[in-house]
Amino acid sequence: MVFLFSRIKGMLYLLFLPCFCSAPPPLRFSVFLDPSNMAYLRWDHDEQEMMSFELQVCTTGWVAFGFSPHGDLPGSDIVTGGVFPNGSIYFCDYHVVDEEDDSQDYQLLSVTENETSTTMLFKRHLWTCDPNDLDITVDTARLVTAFGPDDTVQFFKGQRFSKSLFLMRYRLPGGPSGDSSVSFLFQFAVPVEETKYACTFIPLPMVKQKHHIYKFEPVITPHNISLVHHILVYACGNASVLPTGVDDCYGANPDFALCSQVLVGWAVGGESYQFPDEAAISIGTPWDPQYIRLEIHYSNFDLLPGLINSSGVRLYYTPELRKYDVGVLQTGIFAFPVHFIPPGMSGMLVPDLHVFACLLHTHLPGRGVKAPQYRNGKQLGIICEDSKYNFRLQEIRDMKEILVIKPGDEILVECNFQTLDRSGITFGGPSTMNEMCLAFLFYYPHNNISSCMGYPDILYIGGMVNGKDNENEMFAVEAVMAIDFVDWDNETVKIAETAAKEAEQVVMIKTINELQRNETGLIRDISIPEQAACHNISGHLSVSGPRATANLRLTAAGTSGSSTAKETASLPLLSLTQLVFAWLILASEYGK
Ligand SMILES: *[C@@H]1O[C@H](CO)[C@@H](O)[C@H](O)[C@H]1NC(C)=O
Ligand SMILES: *[C@@H]1O[C@H](CO)[C@@H](O)[C@H](O)[C@H]1NC(C)=O
Ligand SMILES: *[C@@H]1O[C@H](CO)[C@@H](O)[C@H](O)[C@H]1NC(C)=O
Ligand SMILES: *[C@@H]1O[C@H](CO)[C@@H](O)[C@H](O)[C@H]1NC(C)=O
Ligand SMILES: *[C@@H]1O[C@H](CO)[C@@H](O)[C@H](O)[C@H]1NC(C)=O
Ligand SMILES: *[C@@H]1O[C@H](CO)[C@@H](O)[C@H](O)[C@H]1NC(C)=O
Ligand SMILES: *[C@@H]1O[C@H](CO)[C@@H](O)[C@H](O)[C@H]1NC(C)=O
Ligand SMILES: CC(=O)N[C@H]1CO[C@H](CO)[C@@H](O)[C@@H]1O
Ligand SMILES: CC(=O)N[C@H]1CO[C@H](CO)[C@@H](O)[C@@H]1O
Repeated sequence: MVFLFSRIKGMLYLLFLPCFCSAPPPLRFSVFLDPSNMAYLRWDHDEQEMMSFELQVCTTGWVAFGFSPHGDLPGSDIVTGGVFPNGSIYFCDYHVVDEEDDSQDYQLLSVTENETSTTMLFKRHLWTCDPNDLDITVDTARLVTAFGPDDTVQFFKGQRFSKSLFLMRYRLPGGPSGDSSVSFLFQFAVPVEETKYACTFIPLPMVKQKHHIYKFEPVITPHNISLVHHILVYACGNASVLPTGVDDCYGANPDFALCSQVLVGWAVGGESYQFPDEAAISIGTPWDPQYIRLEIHYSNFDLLPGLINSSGVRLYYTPELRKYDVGVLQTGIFAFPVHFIPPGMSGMLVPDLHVFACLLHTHLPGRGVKAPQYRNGKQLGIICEDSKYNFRLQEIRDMKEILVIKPGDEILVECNFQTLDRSGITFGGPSTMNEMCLAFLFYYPHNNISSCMGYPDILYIGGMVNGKDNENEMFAVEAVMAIDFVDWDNETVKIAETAAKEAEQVVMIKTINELQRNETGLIRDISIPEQAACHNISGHLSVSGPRATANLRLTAAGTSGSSTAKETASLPLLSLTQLVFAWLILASEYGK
């Protein structure tokens, strides 16, 4: 028998609850939320558009978890919970700033505690109907975690962490990996600089016959895990003469920026990546890349001197061939359309692209990337998007289902940038201070086209922002200078945006070996697909009408030893109503 007491608008509810005890499904995805591995999150989502979470924190005090608009506490949508020393539990849905938020969207499944940790299990709908709430979408989520040593919740005094994470995953990374592997590591004296991009060129394994690379794993020196920000592996074609040694990727020697076709990527918070069972990257044939460029972004924010480290990647490869070879199509630069037309070099037809994953890439000012697909002038859907893009989280993301791109389809890549912190204009280019706008599409079967990159007619834009229509008399260099001298304000930004969209676009189609063909194109409008229906559970899960129960395992306070002295009681899916910071206090007969 369970009693539920809740103080809601000063009223007291007393309930008897039935028990539909069922084992919770395993949560497939997991990550540590803080650098010292105190807080561990497991999560998963189901077809009913519910996302379940299990938060495990090394504390016997309160724990909190939530979604934040920008990564900090104000404005975030948080649940807190814990177990009092007497075994009673508390749980609360809380909106940090907006005191009028009366919508309750988290449902508690259980809170348990042992000698060292508190574990809270809860779930919520992806789309809630509350405008104050932060929906769970394909965008990068900003998560906040906090916890304290005792059961007095004090957000601003506890330990607090924020983390960007991509939650909408469909497939577990990893799987068995028993075959040959090769590690590409380099010893690198990390300079006393906040940001350093180090690059080196490394040969792929010299296998005598065709092999498949099917998995990629970051290798990072454990002591300095926060030092490595991201790792990217690019494939090199046969057309470039590659430099030796390690150098700045985007520094004085432009050769260190050669090879731009991303093969795999990892960023802080990421994990290993394994290709789907039916496709992998081919090596060992004459048409395959023989070298890679390894790019490691170090962030020495504490400016520690004398850090020498060897980090890098491990690639797993096997002679047991998958059905298809993976290709990577790089599309992007500015907002531009790509006519997916194969270069007529061999006169061969290119088969449909089966896209299974994508990776978005901009530099620091990037705030959002969107890549819609068009067929016969009509938008089919969005291949890949993140409207809360975080530069520090560049990872390969699996698609929900395989998407087919047919020859003749168009792909547009649109990026949103925010440059409020910059006074001068930001031009496109490879350095971190320049900008990029790219979407890498991972597909099979492999074809020889490696990139479709576009840019607008700079003469036209130069003419428009200077209020001249004599663009024919301008040279490209003058046009760029003209753009550099514009007094940028809302109006000129608008003119430039419009001009860039109206301008004729040059689309360069290249193979990995730098064979090239140019096309022209135009930019189509992007329509925003309708949002999925939201779920307003606020009214349905009031305390007087609990609809379901879940297992609650309470560890009675004072239980000694490491035995699993747990008792089972039932608990409704709790979801608070009405109060901004209301508490549910639940006492079970085991709670004494
Ligand atoms: C357990 O302790 C909490 C906090 O001290 C208190 O609010 C609650 O009433 C107690 N529960 C029981 C069953 O004694
Ligand atoms: C306490 O719970 C955590 C999380 O479930 C677990 O990792 C740990 O081993 C447990 N400790 C003891 C002493 O049972
Ligand atoms: C690179 O490979 C292509 C075949 O894919 C070949 O046609 C070309 O001649 C090669 N270029 C060089 C410089 O070896
Ligand atoms: C890619 O090029 C190689 C040789 O240049 C050719 O043998 C192969 O069939 C081409 N692949 C495709 C998909 O066109
Ligand atoms: C420019 O537009 C932004 C919002 O779009 C607005 O906040 C800002 O005040 C505007 N600046 C000027 C100078 O009009
Ligand atoms: C395509 O355009 C680029 C950039 O304008 C130019 O460098 C290149 O020569 C052109 N290639 C062809 C085949 O026209
Ligand atoms: C959600 O449902 C509750 C109770 O039925 C209602 O008060 C509230 O206005 C609804 N919210 C929205 C955004 O529809
Ligand atoms: C950020 C970080 O963990 N830095 C550590 C890297 O390694 C050196 C030496 O082992 C430590 O002193 C730093 O604290
Ligand atoms: C200074 C530092 O952290 N050095 C570490 C680099 O990585 C190796 C292992 O790869 C460690 O043994 C060093 O301590």
